[in-house]
Parts: sequence; structure tokens; C-alpha cells
Amino acid sequence: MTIDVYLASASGPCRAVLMTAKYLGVDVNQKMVNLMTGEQLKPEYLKMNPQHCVPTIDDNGFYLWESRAILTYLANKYAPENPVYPKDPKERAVVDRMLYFDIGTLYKAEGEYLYPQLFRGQAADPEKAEAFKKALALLEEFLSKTSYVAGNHITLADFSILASLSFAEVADYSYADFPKITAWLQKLKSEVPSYKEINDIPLQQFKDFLKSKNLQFDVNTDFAVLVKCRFEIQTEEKLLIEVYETYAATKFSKLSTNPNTKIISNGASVWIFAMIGKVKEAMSRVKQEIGMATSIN
Ligand SMILES: N[C@@H](CCC(=O)N[C@@H](CS)C(=O)NCC(=O)O)C(=O)O
Repeated sequence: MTIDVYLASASGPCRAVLMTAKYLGVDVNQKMVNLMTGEQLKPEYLKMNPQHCVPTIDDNGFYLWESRAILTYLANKYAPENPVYPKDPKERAVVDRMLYFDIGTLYKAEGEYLYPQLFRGQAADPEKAEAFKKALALLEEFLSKTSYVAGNHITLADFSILASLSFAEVADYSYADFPKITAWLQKLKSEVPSYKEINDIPLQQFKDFLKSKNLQFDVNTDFAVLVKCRFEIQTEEKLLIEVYETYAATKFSKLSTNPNTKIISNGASVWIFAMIGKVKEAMSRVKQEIGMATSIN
């Protein structure tokens, strides 16, 4: 039985799913979703996952997203005897605890520290740096007691946290201050099947992509960039757009208060297209690309 996995290859949550599937011997059919052109916002994707995120799996008509829920589902359904998700309630609870630690503390702190730098070209925020370090210090402490993150053998929590922490390689973040984490990362990288194909290669490609995205905007040329942002109208003519995630532009924020910026709402309110210049032409391009643009303000 093969299951479909909708994914973006550098995404941590997606890599955690791929590593787990590989480890458990679950065959997957990888379906790439181009987040940069907003493929996840197309009606057919939203029908499957209204939360429009990757990874999402389609297991014979059963759709599931949230990577950690996918990991436990795969283990429960396809490898119920595998100690990677122990049956003993207490051992399992420790794995669950670490999965929650990852989503709620570790990966959260990592994203809050690194994403603004990587995707918005902002300077490192010392408070966010500290919060990430605090989370890492906790993990360091856990790893001083056990050789894997949730015990003395590999578990789903290792795949989740490995995927999270390896993302920081895109930003050349060093874990040198954390010797236990460093040793655990090295060990896991050699133990996890197909580690390089699932992680190193897409992460390097993503790193190269970010470097190459030194876009030069020409306000006289029609242009559309997919951004995830918050917007507010400051005056009737002027819009403030605070970009908090963009896959297409690192210099976008320089134009974010440009009074010529227009908004097309796709109905989901946070995903908008910023239009600069020849709005009509750009709008038809947007319609072609995602087929969801409904109005222009
Ligand atoms: N907590 C979720 C996070 C999923 C997530 O944020 N995915 C990002 C890529 S890493 C995404 O799909 N972004 C596009 C969107 O939300 O529209 C998980 O672990 O699966």
C-alpha cells in the first residue's frame, strides 16, 4: 500500500514524515506542493486540507496533516509493534511529551528566531536567540540522561526533533555550545536511513534558493509576489503591510509601505498578493496561478 504525501522538500515537518515513513518501511508517493506559487491555496488542496499546510497525507482517502499526528498514525497503523512508538503507556507518554516539546517549545523558538532573518532579512533578535538557547539547553539536559531524546532507543520524537534542528543549517546556526545535542545529531545522521537524500540535499537546495532571492523590484514593471502577511490600512491611500513569511522575496519589506501597493484578498485574509505597477496584468497572472483572487482593493 502506497500513501500520498503532499510536501515541500525542505520543510522540517515534511522531512520528519519522510524519515519516519522510510524507517517504518511505508511506501510513499511524494507529491510536491509549490508553496511559492500558492499551490496549497488551490480549491482542490483546500478541499483536502482547509488548513492549507504541508505535510498532508492521503492514505486511501484518509487525509491527515500536522506532522506529529502523521508520525504517530504511521507507527500505529503500519508498525504497531515497532518500539519507535512504544506500547508501554509510560514510555509512549515520554515520546508524546517530546513531540509536544518540539512543536510548542523547541521548533517554535527556533522558527521565531530564524524565520525573520531568513525570510524577511531582519537582524537577529537577541531575545529570540535567548529563547531558542533556553529550549536547546533543556534538550541538552534531557540528552544528558538518555542517549535518544525520549529514552535509550530511537523513537518518533527523534525524527521530529532531528527535522526541526537540521532546518537551522539553512542559517548556518551552530550547536557547538551544546555537546550532547551535537553528538546526538551526528549519531542520528548516520543512523537514520536515507538521511542525506531526505534532509541534506533539500536543505542545501533551499539555502541556495534563499541566497539567490536577492530580488530587484522595479516598480514600473508588473509584479506579483506571494506573501503571508498582516495588513492594516493606515490612511485611505496608504497600507501598512507587515510581511511575516515570504517565499519569493527577501527585499519585499523595503516596498511594504509603498502607497501603490494593492491587495487582492483570497478570502483567507492572511494570504495576499502584493501588486506593484501594472496591477491589471499582474492580477490576471495571479488568477492564472492560483485561480482564487476574488477582489482588488
Ligand atoms: N505544525 C505543522 C506545521 C505545518 C507548516 O507550517 N507547514 C508549512 C511549511 S513548513 C506550510 O505548509 N506553509 C504553507 C501554509 O501554511 O500555507 C506540522 O508540523 O505539520
